[in-house]
Amino acid sequence: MIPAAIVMIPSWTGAGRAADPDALVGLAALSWPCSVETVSTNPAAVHDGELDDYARHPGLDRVCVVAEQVARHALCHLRGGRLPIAIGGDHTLTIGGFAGLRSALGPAASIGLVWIDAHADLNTHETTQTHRSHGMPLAALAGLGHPALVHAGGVRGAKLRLADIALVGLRSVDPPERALLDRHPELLAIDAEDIAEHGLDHTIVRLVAWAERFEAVYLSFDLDAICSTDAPGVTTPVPYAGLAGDEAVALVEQLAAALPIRAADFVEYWPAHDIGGRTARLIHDLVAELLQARAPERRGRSLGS
Ligand SMILES: [Mn+2]
Repeated sequence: MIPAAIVMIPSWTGAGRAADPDALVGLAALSWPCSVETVSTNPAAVHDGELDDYARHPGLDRVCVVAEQVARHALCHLRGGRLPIAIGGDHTLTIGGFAGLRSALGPAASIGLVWIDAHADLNTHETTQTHRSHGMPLAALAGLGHPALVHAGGVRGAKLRLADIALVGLRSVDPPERALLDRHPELLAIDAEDIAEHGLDHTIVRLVAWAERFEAVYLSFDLDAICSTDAPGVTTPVPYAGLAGDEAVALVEQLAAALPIRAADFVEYWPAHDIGGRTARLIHDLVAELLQARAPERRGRSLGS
């Protein structure tokens, strides 16, 4: 079992909903193979850099506070030799998780990001239709969009290149996001349709080949990549076929065995939509698969020292 530390993030500001400190209590009470803590979502300590009127309106200020908390948690546990796992909460928290990994490894480290999601999350405040920032975190990580998001998590500017991103399971992409993907073929984008047509194993082979050049990989899993029968408890259900629950588990199992995953998150869990705890159990199974596997070390880099 890989040593790990889980942090629960009961914040949905980026999805246009209020934070609820008690919303993840049931999930946190499951039996986990490592420590579990829950961050405070009290927005008292507002991040005051990079803020304009826009940032306050959709709550980018609160999103930035959460990102800093997630980044601190990730950095602390990476330095202690543990795999940090964030569970939430809306997808903007990944800005913090990835920033924590970037802080731990430094600006020169080659870090790949596997982003499993029905949506591309490549909107900016200029292209978005909804003004919900959970549609913007991947753009922000690559340095695109509102400065408050781009500089969030304690690492200023782009935290990686578009070429270091693999998007997996897309089935709801906005026209400006599709245009960006078309302009940047160096970003590996695998649609849900591709996976259905060529099979999950083919997708895994592509991802393993893609990841060969990285010394570390961050895995971000948006639960809406899974079909809503198997994972109903998500903020933004997508009404076409996604991954089956057992396919999602197999995907994480295979990636964890082959890729040097150093940090991860499972996001967009919305307990009010869950049916009989189905989505909660699936999150538990996905984390278990991640911690069972041990990928080979690359380049001997040790964070525990
Ligand atoms: Mn997402």
